[in-house]
Amino acid sequence: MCPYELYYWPGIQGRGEFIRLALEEGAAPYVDVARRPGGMKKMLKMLSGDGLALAPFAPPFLKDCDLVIAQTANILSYLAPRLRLGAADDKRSALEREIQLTITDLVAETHDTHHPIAASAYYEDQRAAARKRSEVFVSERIPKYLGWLEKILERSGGPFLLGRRLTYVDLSAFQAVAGLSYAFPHAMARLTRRIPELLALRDRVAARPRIAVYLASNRRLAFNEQGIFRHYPELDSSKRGGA
Ligand SMILES: N[C@@H](CCC(=O)N[C@@H](CS)C(=O)NCC(=O)O)C(=O)O
Repeated sequence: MCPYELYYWPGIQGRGEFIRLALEEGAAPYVDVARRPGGMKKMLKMLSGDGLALAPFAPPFLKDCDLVIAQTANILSYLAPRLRLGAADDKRSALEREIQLTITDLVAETHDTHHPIAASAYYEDQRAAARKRSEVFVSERIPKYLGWLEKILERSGGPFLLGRRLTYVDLSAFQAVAGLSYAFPHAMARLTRRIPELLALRDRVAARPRIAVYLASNRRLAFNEQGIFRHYPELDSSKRGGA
């Protein structure tokens, strides 16, 4: 048996963090390759398609022995039965994927608040557009996404998104709330009263023994202004979208 190999940009949580949380909660042996000496070179080689029939389009990607797969939601869906972090049947797995793919959309929209014009350009060169984009994100999109998760929790009977057992989507919801709270603290403070169940889920996930150990370890990188969830105070200033 080989340990899982996670390939993701070193120095940021980014999309890789959704996979790390699942690997940590599932107590899976894994190597965070690009954070190891020589790992970046290895990652870039794989991205170039060297020896692979299907080269990943972008990190994160996961290597499980001879299989290399990309796309965060796809990786999580692959890991779910292996790490006991998924539903027991097909129909419920489809619901998990629906939630995870919606979180994928939220992550992409979060990225676009600071890079609305081009991912390849500096934030400083797209500040005006970033402000406009963030205003709508803060007033309309965060409440819509998090309100949707809140409703799922209200109806699931709890304590988790799909009922009594934790699945990988709960870990991802935790990460989304943690990231948005770092990036948009004012907007999130205004939402507090509208998402009590989701905030309780965040706390429940953070308190899980393996997650708590992980969050306190140096494997958990701090949020920063190179990742997806960036704190730029000027993007968090909308007065709308309150509770
Ligand atoms: N839909 C993909 C998006 C992957 C993605 O955009 N990865 C970023 C880092 S978080 C990247 O390196 N992108 C390079 C590119 O798109 O050229 C996923 O959810 O995994």
